[in-house]
Amino acid sequence: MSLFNERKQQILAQYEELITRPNYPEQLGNGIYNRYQYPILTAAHAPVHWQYDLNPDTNPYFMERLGIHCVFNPGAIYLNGKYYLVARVEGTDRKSFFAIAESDNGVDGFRFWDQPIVMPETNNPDINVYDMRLVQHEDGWIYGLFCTERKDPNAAPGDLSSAIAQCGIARTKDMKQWERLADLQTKSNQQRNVVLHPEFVNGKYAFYTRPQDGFIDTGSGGGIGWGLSESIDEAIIDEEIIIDERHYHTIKEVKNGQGPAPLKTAKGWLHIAHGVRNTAAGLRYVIYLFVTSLDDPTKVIYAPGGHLIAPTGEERIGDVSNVTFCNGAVANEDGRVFIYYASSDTRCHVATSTIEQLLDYAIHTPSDPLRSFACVQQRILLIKNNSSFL
Ligand code: M1P
Repeated sequence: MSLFNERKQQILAQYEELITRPNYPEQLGNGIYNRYQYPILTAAHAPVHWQYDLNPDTNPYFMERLGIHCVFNPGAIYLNGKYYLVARVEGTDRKSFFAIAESDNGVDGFRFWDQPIVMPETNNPDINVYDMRLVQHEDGWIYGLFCTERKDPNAAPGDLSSAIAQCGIARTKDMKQWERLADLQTKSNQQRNVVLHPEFVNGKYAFYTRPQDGFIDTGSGGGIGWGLSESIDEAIIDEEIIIDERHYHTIKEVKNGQGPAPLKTAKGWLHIAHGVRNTAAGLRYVIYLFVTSLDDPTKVIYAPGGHLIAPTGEERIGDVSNVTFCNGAVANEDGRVFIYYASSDTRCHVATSTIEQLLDYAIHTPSDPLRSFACVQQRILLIKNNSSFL
């Protein structure tokens, strides 16, 4: 057998084995959610025909031509009994693009569609696009809001890294044809982690934002913001308020950002977000949860202290280590919740829970008392209350 055929056969077999590998939940978990044995999407899940030239004449060594470096930060949606992820796929050339992977059960068997999403550009072409938040809006469209980056025109000469990040908006009915709308306009220099609320508020489109001064640094900005726009075709937010602030010496001391669109429950809007703190080893990203009022989605009514998910084991290592980040979650008709998160800007995972469990966690977990002394008192109270049950 030729080298070409031998390698092709082996690589295709290895790919099929990976895609069809069952994924089981961890045994005990923490009672709030269950992690799973394997990541659900990785660079190795990218189809072979996206990477290799399959023609033996032009690729006798069956060599990779367009490598995929990592697959992470997926947006998620549950439609007609299927689970769809719009993953951030990054080629070896550092640019990311969006691609849809589909599964019947939401925890394994994720398989990419035949080709990536062809996302139209605006008149000002994006240099990089990433981190889509999917939402089924009550206006009948499925929206994908994502970060669009373009070179900062005011960057110092020689600075080839600084970018202006803003929110791109696209919509679809079938996840195949995407219509690109104008980028969101706000007064902030930089916007990342912008998410569309699934319902109209006062007859307007409502957005979660994350205003900040610099590309990496929040400066005087930060916090999860909120603003309304009359239109989605030319979305403009005139007034942005902060609904979930950063706090000194907490998991969100440096920055935070809304994850997916919030899940509607009987007791409030359930938000999954990320918080960032500083360490000697660099920034550390964890996932946390809070609940806002159904009557007023800008009002936080439950804010359990600490993180919900933090990087552990192999999750701690990757292109940008010590990161867990979530921009996709779905609840199915049984109330099961699938939290899709990525680790260290490298791979995607799932953690499963239920609306009931997450509400129990949100309502009954004490909030962060912000001082060591008060934290000890919180724990002493738990120990005291437990004394008769020991
Ligand atoms: O590298 C960690 C994350 O950094 C950014 O998040 P934030 O805007 O909150 O700093 C994003 O680029 C995200 O994609 C990335 O995972």
